[in-house]
Parts: sequence; C-alpha cells; structure tokens
Amino acid sequence: MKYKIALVGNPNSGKTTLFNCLTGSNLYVGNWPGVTVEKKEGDLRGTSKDMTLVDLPGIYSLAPYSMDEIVSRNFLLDERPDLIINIIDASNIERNLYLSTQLMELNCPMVGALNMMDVVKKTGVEIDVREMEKIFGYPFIEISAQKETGIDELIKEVEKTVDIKRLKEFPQIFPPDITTIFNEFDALIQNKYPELLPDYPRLFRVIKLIEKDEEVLLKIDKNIELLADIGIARKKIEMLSNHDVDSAIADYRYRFITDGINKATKKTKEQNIPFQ
Ligand code: GDP
Ligand code: K
Ligand code: MG
Repeated sequence: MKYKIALVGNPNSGKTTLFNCLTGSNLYVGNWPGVTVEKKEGDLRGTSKDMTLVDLPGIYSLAPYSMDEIVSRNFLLDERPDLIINIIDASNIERNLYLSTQLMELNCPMVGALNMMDVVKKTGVEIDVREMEKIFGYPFIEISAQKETGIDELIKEVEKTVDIKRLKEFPQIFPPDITTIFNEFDALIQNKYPELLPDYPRLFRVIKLIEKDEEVLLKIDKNIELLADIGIARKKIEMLSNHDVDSAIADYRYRFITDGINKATKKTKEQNIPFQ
C-alpha cells in the first residue's frame, strides 16, 4: 500500500523548499485537472514506508475563494490523504496556525512542521513543542527547510503518525456554548438530512453549512427547509457572540491560537535592546 501525504501551508511558508528536501525520486510535475495550477508529487525519501508527497497550492484558509483554495480543499476532501504535513512559518506563527485550526476539522492525521526556526531562534523565541502538541492535538517538529535541519526528525514523525487514523485528541477551539450549538446542529443534520454531504468530516460540514460556504450552498440546491435551519443556528451564534457569524468564528479561532501560543512560547533573551 502506498501512503498519500499532503503538504499544506500558507504561501511563502517554505513549501517548495521543504518539498525538495523531502523528495528524491519519482518526481512528477504537471497541472491539477482542469486548471493551470501546478501539481507536484514525489516519493518521500529516507523511509521504509512507501509514501508519496503531494505539494498543494499555498493557501490561507479552506474558504473557496481562489483557485488555489479550491484545488487544495477538493484534494483534501475528495482524495483523503493518509496524513497532512502542515508547514507553518514559525516566525509568523499565529497567522499560520489559522489555517491549521481549519485543517484540524478534516479529522486527518497531521504533523506540524514549524519552519524557519533558524529565523525564530535569532529572535530569542523558544517554542515548547510538547506543549504545542498538548494544546493543538498533533505533533510538531522544528525545522529549517533552508538549512535542512530537523528533516530526519520530521520524516520519523510522519512514519509514526501515518497509521493513526485521526487527530489524537480534538482540542476545544470554540467556547462550550458555541460547541453546543455545533453539536445540536450536527444532530439535526444527521436526523433530518441523513443524505447531506455524507463524505464531509462532521465538524467541517457543520461549520461550512453554518458559514453558508459558497461551494456548500451550490451543493444543497436551494433546500428551503435546510436554509431555514441554518438561519436558526446562525442567529444563535450571533446572539451569543454579538458578531456576524463569519467574524465570530474567525475570532474564536484566533483567541484559541493566541492563548495556545502564549502558553507554548517564551522569549528567552531580549534582542537589540541597548543598555540604558
Ligand atoms: P512556498 O511559497 O511556500 O513554496 O515557499 P518557498 O519554499 O518558495 O520559500 C519562500 C522563501 O522562504 C524562499 O526565499 C526560501 O528560500 C525561504 N525559506 C524557506 N524555508 C526557510 C527556512 O527554513 N529558513 C529561512 N531563513 N528561509 C526559508
Ligand atoms: K513563493
Ligand atoms: Mg512554492
């Protein structure tokens, strides 16, 4: 059996550099079907397992607003990779983790590659990767794709994690009252619309429906009753958060990330501060 590994991250997080570090043979370069977005695949090197690495277009979120986002999202939903390597520019960690909180909803095993650690170390910031794993529910490895450090550790972690079928522990990203609304809406979907988007991971399906995601709206075919049910869930979230649904969900994600980063990082030395 050949494992399918997806390399996912923001633009400029170092994906191409890491892809070149991780692959050696059987390189394939082409286009994604129907679009002129480049597709690259190669065998993961330095492992006894048979694994293909697929480089997905760089994205900031799983919202379907650009061709890159649509290509990446469809691949993740339709092809169901065995594992995601989530590359994170660790010098810009909070912004990069925003995508991670969405990838987590896909319920796919994941390893976080904290890239640009050569840059981060120079600023005197230390990241506690054990604490990161506790908070976010998947393992993190510090790397520098450019200096080629941490690559062997990353490959070992991928080998270890690829046979786990889901995230070890799903973290509580949203506050309990919001999670309750999600759970109630999930139950409603399963009872009332059992045929609806059956291949979507459950939390992803709930959030995308409540967000009235464009691609999902196309698929639900103007189902008036379902749209009314979505409207009720949206109202509840708006009342609880005092925000519109999109900014409420984005806000909760950022709060979870900021809290997590405050716990898992510390500044060990002050740089560039002259003596008084
Ligand atoms: P992509 O857009 O995600 O494919 O990112 P690239 O691989 O093209 O990298 C973006 C820029 O960051 C390039 O100039 C790389 O040389 C640089 N880069 C990638 N990884 C590292 C790293 O670990 N450390 C440093 N300092 N620069 C890196
Ligand atoms: K780039
Ligand atoms: Mg690239």
